[in-house]
Amino acid sequence: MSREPAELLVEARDGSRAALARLLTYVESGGEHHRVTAALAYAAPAPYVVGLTGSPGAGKSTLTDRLITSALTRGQVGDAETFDQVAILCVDPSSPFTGGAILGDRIRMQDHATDNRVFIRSMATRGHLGGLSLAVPDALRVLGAASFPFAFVETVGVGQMEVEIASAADTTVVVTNPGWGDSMQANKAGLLEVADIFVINKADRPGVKETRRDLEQMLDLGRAREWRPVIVETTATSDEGTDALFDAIDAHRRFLDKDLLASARRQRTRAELDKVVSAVVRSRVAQLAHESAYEAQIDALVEGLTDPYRAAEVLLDES
Ligand SMILES: Nc1nc2c(ncn2[C@@H]2O[C@H](COP(=O)(O)OP(=O)(O)OP(=O)(O)O)[C@@H](O)[C@H]2O)c(=O)[nH]1
Ligand SMILES: [Mg+2]
Repeated sequence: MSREPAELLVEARDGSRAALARLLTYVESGGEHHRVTAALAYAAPAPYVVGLTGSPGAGKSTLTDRLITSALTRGQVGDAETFDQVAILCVDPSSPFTGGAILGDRIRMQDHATDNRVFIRSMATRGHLGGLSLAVPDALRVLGAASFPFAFVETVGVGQMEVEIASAADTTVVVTNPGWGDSMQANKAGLLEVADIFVINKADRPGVKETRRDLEQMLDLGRAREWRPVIVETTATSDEGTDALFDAIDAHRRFLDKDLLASARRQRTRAELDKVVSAVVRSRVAQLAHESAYEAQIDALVEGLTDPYRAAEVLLDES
């Protein structure tokens, strides 16, 4: 039996992970429950979102694991605000609903697997309208509504969809490794434009200096921004540099004072609405195409009795 989103949200707020997981499943699956869940979630404040992206195997999950600890123990330096719970969404646009990567992520974050302050969830879509680029922002809202003040989103890969998802965060972290190829790829994929922080992870390997130099050079050539992306070197496996990474995230969070954060979020909200409106229009068109009036217009076209523009007008007027 499917449960009502409103009821589940109350339980999720009270700490029920099962209720929260069910709500996120609604978001993934689309349909009426998704709609109701989104309506409830958007009435609540959004969490602060840190997005991590980068090539497969760059060390995103290992880093996230470390950052969870920092967020729980250190929180916001200075104001001494710690986060009482943290959520992590792992998104792999290229993998099917239950891919191996999902299990891998769970295993790599096993330090926190039994910590009830930590909620780890993999996300995929079952092919509903708009896909992951719509499901992820909704899922983040659900986390906010379930009173998570802070969330990480890990996206695998550096394609357009991955960049889109990762950049829909308040702070975007791009994870690279030593070796000039990675920084070049980051540039090509448009990551330079969206990164607030670059991490050169696996700094225990050779080529760190060169990668840093490449990144600095590309930043010099790029569009001047008020916030110049910070480059942090880390060795996630031995927890080196991860404190500095958390400091950089925190510094960016402070840089985005209320006004900047609000305007960046407004811009993203516009992009989100654009996507939803297009998705709704597309689905209306698909619906229309199934109706007999559509066939009638095709008949008329074939017989030379109308033209496509008039046919479209007639169809849209009648719908
Ligand atoms: N030498 C070295 N290995 C690392 C470091 N960080 C991560 N690794 C290893 O790199 C491999 C991939 O790490 P993950 O954290 O799973 O990387 P990921 O980016 O989350 O991978 P996907 O989610 O599959 O894209 C693992 O075997 C890690 O142990 C590091 O700083 N140095
Ligand atoms: Mg991973």
